[in-house]
Amino acid sequence: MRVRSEAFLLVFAAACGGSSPTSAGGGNNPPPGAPTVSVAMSEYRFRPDTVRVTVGTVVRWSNEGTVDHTATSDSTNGWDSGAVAPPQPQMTCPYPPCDKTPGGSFPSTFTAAGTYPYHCAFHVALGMRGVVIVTP
Ligand SMILES: [Cu+2]
Repeated sequence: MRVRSEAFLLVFAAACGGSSPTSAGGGNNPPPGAPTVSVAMSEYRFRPDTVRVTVGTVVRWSNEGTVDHTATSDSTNGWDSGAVAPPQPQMTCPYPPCDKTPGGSFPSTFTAAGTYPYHCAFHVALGMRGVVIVTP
């Protein structure tokens, strides 16, 4: 059982200056029954790093690693998962920030065709990048 850290989450969210969670190409309220594609986040890559979906598909990023990751659109008005914590509590915090949110996943619904490159805000320097290709 993990310990939730809402207080830290609030501090962290404030420190980030507020990013828009929804936008063109990404939405945060997946409709029930929508086709879903899963992408795993780990150290330090997305698996698969390229997904091809059709309009209306939900892409769900899940942290399967041991430190926080994000799925953040390269576009300034794109989706941003914020920190998604790993599935297990961390014994140490080798690459801060760590464990600011409950472990889990982040869904985004892609409602327009296009190519949507994204990255992990914490590990982009390590080449942690991906792309969602949406076709009609
Ligand atoms: Cu990362």
